[in-house]
Amino acid sequence: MRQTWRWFGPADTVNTAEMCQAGVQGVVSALHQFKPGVVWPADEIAVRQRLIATLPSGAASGLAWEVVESLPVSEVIKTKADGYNDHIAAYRTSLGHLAAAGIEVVCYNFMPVLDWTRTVLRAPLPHGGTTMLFDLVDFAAFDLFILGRAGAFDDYPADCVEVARERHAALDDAARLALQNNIVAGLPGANDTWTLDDIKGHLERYAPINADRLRQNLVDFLAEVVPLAEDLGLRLCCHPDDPPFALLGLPRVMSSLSDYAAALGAVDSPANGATLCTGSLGVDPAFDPVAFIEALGPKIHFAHLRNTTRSAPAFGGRTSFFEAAHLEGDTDIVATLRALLAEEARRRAEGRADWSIPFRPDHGQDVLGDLAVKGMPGYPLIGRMRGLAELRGVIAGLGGDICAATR
Ligand code: DNO
Repeated sequence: MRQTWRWFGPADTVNTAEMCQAGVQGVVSALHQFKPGVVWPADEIAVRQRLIATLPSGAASGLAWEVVESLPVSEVIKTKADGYNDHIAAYRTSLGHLAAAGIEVVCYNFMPVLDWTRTVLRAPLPHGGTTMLFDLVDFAAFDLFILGRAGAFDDYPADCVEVARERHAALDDAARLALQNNIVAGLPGANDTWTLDDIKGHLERYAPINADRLRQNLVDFLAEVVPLAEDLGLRLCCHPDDPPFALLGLPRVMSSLSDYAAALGAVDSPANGATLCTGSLGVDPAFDPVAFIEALGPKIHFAHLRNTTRSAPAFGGRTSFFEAAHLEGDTDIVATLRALLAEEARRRAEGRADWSIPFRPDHGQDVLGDLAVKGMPGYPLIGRMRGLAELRGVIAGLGGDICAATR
């Protein structure tokens, strides 16, 4: 397993020396300065590669940009709106630039409008640290009484509406704005200034798009980019919906093993793969990481290892949850790693060059010195380092190699 770490670029509160000290072998990054639908210029890719390869002292870090997360799929592509061909052309050009730069793994998602969604970004834990959580009542309070989405009342049971009404009434203006900002914080750097009207505008564009249509749009996108990716020697890997259920009446189509089996089967190629995110998929009580790996292992090109604990209330296939420490929570991470190591052994026996699966300790609780930093929610230095250390311990205990030299 390749030990990687997400880095947001020069604005990140963590630097390359800290990554090395945390035990990181390779870097996951993206050019967040470019909006979805725009070409990533080759020279900007090279700039990011140089930054990653260099310590603050100017010496070589020994790190390389190994995974792109994300090359974002624009809303124009997801909805097949005007400008579709231009956005597809830009995506293809960016893939070419990334391949020419020697980067092979490209993560993306196909979630409409919102990426990962939480209602509280720094919820206090009994030990004094903080974590991110999703509370269905808070979310309903936003949907029903702040956004005032048409049709929202049909989405929640009557008792939930009443609790959400009380919750909303107890919030002052600042708390309402904070809840709104937390909910749209999911795309780092991309949409932190969204207004309620922006959200409503996005929702309107999805009015004619149900789950079947979105699924077809995903397959159409894959048909445009996967053959090229295969020619370029790239491995695309779709990130699951987070959380894995519909929100704000928007369809979500990458929430389960069967969703993945359908999307990967529709355009069958080694370049059409999955990002196994245990934290996203694991919110669904039906998720079985070992079954997922046994079914789709050869096409898992990247793994996000983290954990969640489901909490009340839950209804209609949706649940509240909080982000647990990496080895705690509802998902069996030891079993997940055992199955991933078995998949790696299978690939080695087959002679696959890409036998080593990159993973990153996804999200982390804010602990110790993180609490003073207030960096990107979910991406603190020490909380993630704790996660990486624990995952490395499990890998070593299962006989995996945690010391492979940096490329
Ligand atoms: C959250 C991340 C996601 C992920 C995208 C991939 O922390 O895992 O935002 O980067 O969904 O496209």
